[in-house]
Amino acid sequence: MDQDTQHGKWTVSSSEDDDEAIPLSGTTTAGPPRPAASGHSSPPGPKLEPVAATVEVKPEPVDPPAASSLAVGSEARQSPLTNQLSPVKFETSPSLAGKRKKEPSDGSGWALSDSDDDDDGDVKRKSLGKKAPPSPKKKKQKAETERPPSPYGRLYVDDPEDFFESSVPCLDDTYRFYLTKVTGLDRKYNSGALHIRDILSPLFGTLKESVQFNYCFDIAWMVKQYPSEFRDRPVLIVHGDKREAKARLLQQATSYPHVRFCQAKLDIAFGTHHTKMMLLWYEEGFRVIIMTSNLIRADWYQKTQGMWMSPVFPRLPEGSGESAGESPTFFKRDLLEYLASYRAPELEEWILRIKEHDLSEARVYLVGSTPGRYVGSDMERWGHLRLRKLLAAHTDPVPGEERWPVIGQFSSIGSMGPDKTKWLTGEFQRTMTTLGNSSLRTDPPLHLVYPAVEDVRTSLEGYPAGGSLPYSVQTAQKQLWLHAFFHRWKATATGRSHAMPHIKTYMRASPDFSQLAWFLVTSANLSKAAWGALEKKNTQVMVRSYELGVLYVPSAFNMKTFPVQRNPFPVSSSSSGFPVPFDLPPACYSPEDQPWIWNIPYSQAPDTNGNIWIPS
Ligand code: GNV
Repeated sequence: MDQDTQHGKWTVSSSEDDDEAIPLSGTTTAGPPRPAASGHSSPPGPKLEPVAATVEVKPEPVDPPAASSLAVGSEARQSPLTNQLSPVKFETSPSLAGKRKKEPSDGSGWALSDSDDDDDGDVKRKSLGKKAPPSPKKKKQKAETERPPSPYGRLYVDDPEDFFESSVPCLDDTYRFYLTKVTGLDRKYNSGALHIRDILSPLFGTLKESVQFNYCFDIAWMVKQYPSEFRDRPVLIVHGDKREAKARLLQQATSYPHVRFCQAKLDIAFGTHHTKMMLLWYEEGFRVIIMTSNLIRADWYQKTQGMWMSPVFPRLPEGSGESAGESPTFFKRDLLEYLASYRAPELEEWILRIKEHDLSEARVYLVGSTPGRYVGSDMERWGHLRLRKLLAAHTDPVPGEERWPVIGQFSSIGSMGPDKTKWLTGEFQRTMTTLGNSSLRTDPPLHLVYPAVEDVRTSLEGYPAGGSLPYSVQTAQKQLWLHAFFHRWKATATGRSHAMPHIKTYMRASPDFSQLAWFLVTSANLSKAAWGALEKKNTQVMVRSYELGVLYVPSAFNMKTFPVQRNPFPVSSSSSGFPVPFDLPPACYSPEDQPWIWNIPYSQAPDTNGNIWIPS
């Protein structure tokens, strides 16, 4: 790959114009983790023609801003030029790397699993505002002798003891929509948020067994998130890894015999298992969590992530009928249908178990994707046509609502074709603008929220946050038309402007952004692979990936619309306002803003930690 920043042009050579072929090697500086063979950054569709292509890219600012303009302090930040001038290779996303990298680490030790330097109190270099008191003894020696000191000061900082809940936390149980805690934020902003250790704590139920559906796993780290009293209870991992990636995943669990695996079938090219769900079976009942975080430390550290957490569903009385325990939103039927779609023997006992529980308290609709080519009435089972069907059946337009803007917010972007009509407006927007069975079709504004380079640069993680925003230059250059829809990531109300989003949300808001017609939190990014694409003159829909989310509609909450919550703090146990996780209205990119693209260098301005980004 050739760059010429001064001239504002990027050239992608023919040898690497395929999204699959992000160059590997390289001996200097940082880079995104190499995508796995099954990585979803590899969009589906035709391969690029073997011709050189160019894309206009604005030159980066020449003068690095003063360190004081950066959001978060760090030791490294005080000498950004040092790191700029002598960049050193490091691993951007350690555990995603564990998944993707086919090559062994370079021997520096920085590509080790997160679980090697986690919360038992290892090295602490980063000086966040709220630095944890150093925990004595333990593995400090080990970490410091086995590895060279990090030149980046980006090792994880331990959270203070009171980061985790010691009694049942005050949570808003109206919507049961929560964000994950962010290390380094003012305490206020983490109230009402949940760390994975909170979710798995005995305060939430006496765990008997669990299932973890996800894309990326650090098994040793995951095991440590379970409280010691539940740590050896059976865990089933549902994943999509094949071949070498699968072997590495299974290898991670050799010393954890209670951890078993279920490989989701992925028969369509470029499909991935993105679904992120926990099934928690307790003495007291059963709980479902549908979320956006991978089971790796980086995903629960300084990112904005979201979840729907069900209440504890009690066990049904012995001998209850087939249809017992259904919710007004048919959540039970739809969850069972989603699980059945895996056709996996390992999930059978969980299907039986769920049937024995009362899920009637669920007030959300399940919106899943499962790979396949669907025709006839099956077209509406998954992806955006499933959402379209739900919006037609369960929303009722209030006057003028057909002009309400649609907002989509995501952390990755697939290939959507040479112009907006090919999928985005022709197909996806049609779903997003569905309201009841009204035939009034309008084209309201479509606001797409995705971090700009500047958002990533000034984030808590700095450029390494971009390792979880895998929009590739090869995809971006084919759809410059898309960037006209882009809006910045801002989240002042939740304190998360500098916690880059890995959450994905979609909603319909009133023109003054004070009300919502509906809200969706999901694993699904803006891609045809996730949401499905029509084929064969619209008689078939093809879905490549597994995805899962929940849809909130006002009618299930006896409301006409959801008011948007204005001041989320202090958290109360019930509020009627919906806690939208970022600022409304979304702010348009300025002419200087560029969307974050993960596989091009950013060397003109240092990030929060004084580093630059040079993909290898
Ligand atoms: C970086 C992710 C997920 C997910 C899936 C990726 C990729 C990739 C790169 C982050 C990620 N894929 O959460 O499901 O290359 O596919 O977070």
